[in-house]
Amino acid sequence: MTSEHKSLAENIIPSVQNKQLTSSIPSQYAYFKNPGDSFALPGDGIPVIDYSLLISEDTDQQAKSVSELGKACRDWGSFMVKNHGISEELYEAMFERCEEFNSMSDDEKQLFKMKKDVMDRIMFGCSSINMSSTQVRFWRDYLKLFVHPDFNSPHKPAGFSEKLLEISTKQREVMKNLLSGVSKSLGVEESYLYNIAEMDKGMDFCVMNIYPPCPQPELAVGLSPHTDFGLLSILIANGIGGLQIQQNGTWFNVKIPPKYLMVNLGDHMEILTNGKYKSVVHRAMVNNKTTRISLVTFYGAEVNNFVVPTPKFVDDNNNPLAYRGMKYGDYFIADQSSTTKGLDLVRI
Ligand SMILES: O=C(O)CCC(=O)C(=O)O
Repeated sequence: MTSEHKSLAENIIPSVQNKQLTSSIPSQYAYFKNPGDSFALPGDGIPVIDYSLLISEDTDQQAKSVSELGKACRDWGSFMVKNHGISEELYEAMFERCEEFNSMSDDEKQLFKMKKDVMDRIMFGCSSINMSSTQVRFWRDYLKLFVHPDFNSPHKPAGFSEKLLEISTKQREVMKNLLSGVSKSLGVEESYLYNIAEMDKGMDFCVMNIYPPCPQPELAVGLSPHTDFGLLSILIANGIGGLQIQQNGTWFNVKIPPKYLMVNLGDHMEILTNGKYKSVVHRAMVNNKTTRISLVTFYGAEVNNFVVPTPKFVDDNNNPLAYRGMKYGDYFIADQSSTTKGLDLVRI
């Protein structure tokens, strides 16, 4: 373990669970300086992709859907997916298990805390892994799990692991078909993105975010603005709003309808396409009434895969090489554990 990783493992930030009972937030959680900073417009224009058309045998329908998907990736770096075939009941059952996890005692949850470094297969924690003592803390607890190629999950509460495995397996199929659609929209072979990133052995990283009610939600943040590592992320929430995405510098509130999935493009989509499709900047807000839970799976390349812009998308005159290549596992470790984060690690 490097000394940096060692100090991270020892830097335990307390949970926000009990702080919700006070009338004001501790000063370390005061993120927004001005009340207007958390403002966002309604996200009614966020594109919705009909998954059943994307995988349809009707070539006209499919082509139309691929073109809509390409536009969503270009204009927003983000979209919702309907008619994906994964049952609402399964997600509801999963969120019940997430609530049960959240209700466990601090001591029980600490069993799953990070023991060594960010490659630990299971990590429970509070705020963020890579927090320095001077940084503003996030109003959230989290459970981070590697769910592919090897599946890891806490052994309690009962049923948590089974439901998560079912969701992981089903969402993986959706992710594969979305990558086919995105590849087609880029004018490359449909298996291109999946194969170039060796997604059969890809690293799927699942994060359960728990945002308890916050006495001063206008001051605190659940997660500050960031982009995701990986090719794309699939996000679901327990019906409570809080996600905001940015488009051309303007923030939009995301309201995910019950049967929809939210998909965000990640940094490795931006790198592979040399910036043609950009990863979306997003953040999570908190509220003072209800615990919000989100379950996000980040789909990325095989850990040893060297992710570099595809030559087809590099053009010395109009679109010069914008990112240097980096091994996916190294990018993940740096993004999760250092202060230089995301695309700043590789931007030329
Ligand atoms: O909870 C949310 O809506 C956002 C979660 C997120 O951005 C993340 O886990 O990286």
